[in-house]
Amino acid sequence: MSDPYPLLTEATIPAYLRTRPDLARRIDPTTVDAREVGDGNLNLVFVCRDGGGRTLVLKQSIPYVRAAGPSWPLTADRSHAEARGLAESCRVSPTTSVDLFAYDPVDHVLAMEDLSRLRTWRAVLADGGPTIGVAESCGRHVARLLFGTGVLGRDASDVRVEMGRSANPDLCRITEDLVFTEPYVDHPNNRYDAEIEDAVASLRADPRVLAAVSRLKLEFMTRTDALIHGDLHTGSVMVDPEGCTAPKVIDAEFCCFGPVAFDLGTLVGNFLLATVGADGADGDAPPHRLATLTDELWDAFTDEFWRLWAGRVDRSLTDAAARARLDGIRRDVLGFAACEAIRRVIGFAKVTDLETLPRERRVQAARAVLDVAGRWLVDAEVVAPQTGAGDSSGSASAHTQHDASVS
Ligand code: SR1
Ligand code: MG
Repeated sequence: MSDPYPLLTEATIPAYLRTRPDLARRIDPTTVDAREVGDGNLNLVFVCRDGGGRTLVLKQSIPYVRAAGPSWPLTADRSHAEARGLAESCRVSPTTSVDLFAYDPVDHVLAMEDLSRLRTWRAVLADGGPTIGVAESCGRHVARLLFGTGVLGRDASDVRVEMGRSANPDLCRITEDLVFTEPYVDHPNNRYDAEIEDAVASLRADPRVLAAVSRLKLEFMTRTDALIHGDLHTGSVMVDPEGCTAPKVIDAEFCCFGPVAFDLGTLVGNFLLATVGADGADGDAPPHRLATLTDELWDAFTDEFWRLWAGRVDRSLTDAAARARLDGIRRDVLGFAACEAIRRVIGFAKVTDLETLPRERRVQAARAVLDVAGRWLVDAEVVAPQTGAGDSSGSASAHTQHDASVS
């Protein structure tokens, strides 16, 4: 457990900034105005603006899960993991990473670039807005994490040292519990509408589903491809509705050495939620959006993969090994996508895509998500997709063709 430390408030931010000469160069503590805008499950987030219009964001870990309260303690050292994850993300993919200005390990505060002019990708998708190039940027971002922080692009001994430094056990445990365990059992963290009890029960009773989830959980716990983001849902991507700024990946506190398919799958799971949620709202989700976004993500990931593969550190690794790895990743993307979508319906951490719907629509949408995701889990275990040499044309969305509409 961390030593006690003061939690920031809008009123105490000026005094805090006066103790931070490194930040006082970026923003004037004497004229600063701070607004707490955090709407996530964990942290305090303040947008700070001084009299001259200069801005930055302060993000502070509190010693418990914000969405649950002090009865669910959580290490504030997650800010340490986030600082490391952000620094690495900025190093390997600066255009798609939020800029980290400073990290205060005593009060667990990160100072970052202000992105409040942007919107979450989740919000833009919910409005049906076009988000051209966002999935592509995310696919490239994940490939850069794979090569820039893993053994494909770095010396293997350096990577092993980095793995020790980047351990994030408490937040990984949350993922293991919330994504892979709790949705499949009765657990006090779960919450869902009574009308879907039969669908939840049938998912939990399907041995093929349970086998798939167990395999994917082990994959998450044991595979160490790279320093992955670890919570790359559509709320972790900020997009510029005007398209002037590249999308920015934020919120790296769940980062860990893990499978890159988990990052890609978390995004695809949220594409499913966005698509079904929009259908549930007014039945006019853009046609084929799930397949289009999934293919854009996968095509960009594989394109960037092969570009970076040409410069791999270990020249003894063959192209056949790369193709086999890509095939494995593609299979696990759908499985992880299903786990992510299911846990947002059954488990603790909800998403606005479904939560903002009127109850009847939400029930329909939740059923559709469980149905599609359940089939993805079963399919992911039996299908061995093929990825051609240097070829990024293989469609990742083949199984997303399942009807994802609620009507
Ligand atoms: C207890 S934290 C619940 C969820 O919030 C984060 O955004 C992650 O998605 C985590 O699973
Ligand atoms: Mg988050």
